[in-house]
Order: sequence, then structure tokens, then C-alpha cells
Amino acid sequence: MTEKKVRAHTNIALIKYWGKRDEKLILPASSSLSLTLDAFYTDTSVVFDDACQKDTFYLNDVLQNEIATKKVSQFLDLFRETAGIHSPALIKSTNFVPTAAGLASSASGMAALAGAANLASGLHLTNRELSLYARRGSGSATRSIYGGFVEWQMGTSSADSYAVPIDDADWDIGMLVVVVNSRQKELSSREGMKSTVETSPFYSGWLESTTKDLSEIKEAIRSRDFQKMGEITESNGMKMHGTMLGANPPLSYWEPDSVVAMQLVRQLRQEGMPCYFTMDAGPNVKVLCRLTDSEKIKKRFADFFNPNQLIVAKPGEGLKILSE
Ligand code: 2P0
Repeated sequence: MTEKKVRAHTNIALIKYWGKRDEKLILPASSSLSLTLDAFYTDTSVVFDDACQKDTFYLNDVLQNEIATKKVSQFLDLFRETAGIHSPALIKSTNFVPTAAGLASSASGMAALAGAANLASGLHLTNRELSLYARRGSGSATRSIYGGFVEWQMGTSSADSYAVPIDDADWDIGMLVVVVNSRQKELSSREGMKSTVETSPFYSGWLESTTKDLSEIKEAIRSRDFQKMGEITESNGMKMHGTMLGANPPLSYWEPDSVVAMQLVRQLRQEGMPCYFTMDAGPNVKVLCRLTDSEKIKKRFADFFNPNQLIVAKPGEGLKILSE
């Protein structure tokens, strides 16, 4: 019986996914683009085994409750249905996230689970197919199948809403993750984006603008124009947060220290250091920079944050099977 582990890294969107056009199939309202990071990942193994009474899910060696297990079970059902498997599964997953980072992400989790289920079910799915499957677990997981810069194309239906690798990001690209607060967020992304789509008067403007940002950032990546890429990243993230503020009730994930981090990025730029921030559905700030500048930038952040709040990440690779 195989018990091979599959590793998937998390990703940070430079052009954000915020809103679905189909909640059940997890079809996004717009395309998005991300950078996969090496510093945060999940290792997962799946074994289908009749000896198990029911699906059994361990996360970081802790047996998970019914709610967490149900999410995994429903996801595995997609593989069981296709492969004609009726056995329960034993799932073991470990999140590798630097202590207190608070960045445990459904992106790496669901992508690694898709990869492990693919092995266990013998379906031999391609990466493109795995990207489609990962999407059914969590939108951002769609992109974690690949390394470097990755685009999740919104597609026209469930059959063509998948990610494609754009560029391996092997051109002096880095990201400083500033952990402002590692607490679990109060409102999940899923609920937050639903409320934004339904109630924010800015949502149509967001869709129009993010579509333009995507086409421009792809051109900037193609021409390796770091400044342009950074400017679009920072602007797109702020527009997503502006759209959330327009929701009813208003939605804000920022904390005072998030603003401290953003101000420092602006200050560094004024001093001639190219760096740009982005934020997701939480208070942490991610600073896109040149990898060769990352330690210098980290030092400046150390005036305001503890060393364990500052993590330098390099571009990460795509899904991979770990050798036993
Ligand atoms: C992203 N985020 O593009 C955006 C930007 C957060 C802010 O994707 O409902 O966990 O499972 O599809 O993918 C986080 O939301 O949500 C996210 P579901 P997901 O990375």
C-alpha cells in the first residue's frame, strides 16, 4: 500500500481573487495571478483502506473533528466518484509554516490533498486536471499546483477554470512576509467574498479594474519590469480592500501594525528601494521585493517588528511527490 507524501506550497495573489460566480463549483468572478512561495507548504498522504471504519484525518499529528474531516471527505469524494473507489481514507497532513506565522493556508492544504488523492486513487491526472480538482477544495488552491508566477483563468465553465504557469520567477524576486497577527481570522474569506459580491456598490468597478490589472501585470512579467509589476500589485490589493470596505457590514482585515508596515514600504521606496506591499484576508502584510534586497528590507522592518514576525520567502515550486 502506498503512503507517498505530496508537497504543495502556498501562494500569494498579486492580482486578487475576491468573489465567485458559482459558489458550489468555486468558479471565480475574475481571473487572478499569484506568486508561489517556498517558505510555506503542506505535506499530505492519502491511503484508501477498507480497514478504516470511516475517513480519518490527522493534521499536524492531531486527529481532526467531524467538521474538519467532512470538508476533506467531500473533497475526496470527487476522486472516489471518478475512480469508482468506495473505501474510507486515512489522511495525514502536516503544515510547514514558521512558528506563529498564522499563514496556514487552504491553498497549500487543498493542493497537496489533490496531489495525494491523485496518487492514492491511481487516476494519473495531469497538473491541469489537478488544478481543476484543487479548485473544488478552495479557490486559491487552484494556483498552488504550479510554481513561480501562476494565472488562474476564470474560464467559461467548470471544465476550463484552471491555473496555468506564467513564469518561473527566477529573476531576483522575493517576498518579505510581515506577520502582524497570527490569530485565526474572524470572518472566513468564503463568507467575506460572498458578502462583498452581494453588497458592495464598488464590486462592478473592482471586476473591471482587476481585469485590466491582470493583462498589464502579465505584460510587466513578460518584460521583467519589476517596478510596473510592483505598482500594479500594490494598487490591485488596495482596490480589493476598498471594495471590501464598501460591503454591508463593512469588511476590514487591517490592524494598526498593518498600516505601520505599509508606511514603511512607502518610506523605503522614497529612499530608492524598490518594494511594494499587498494584503489578503487578514492583517499580515507581504512585501514584494528583489530577493537580493530582501535581507536589507527585513533589517529595516526589524525596527518595528520582532524577528519571528519577519519571514523572507523565495519563489516556490509546484506540486511534487516526495521520495519515501
Ligand atoms: C487570493 N484570497 O487571490 C485571495 C485574495 C484572499 C484574498 O483566495 O472560498 O481560501 O476557498 O475559494 O481561496 C482566499 O480565499 O477561498 C483567497 P475559497 P480562498 O488569494
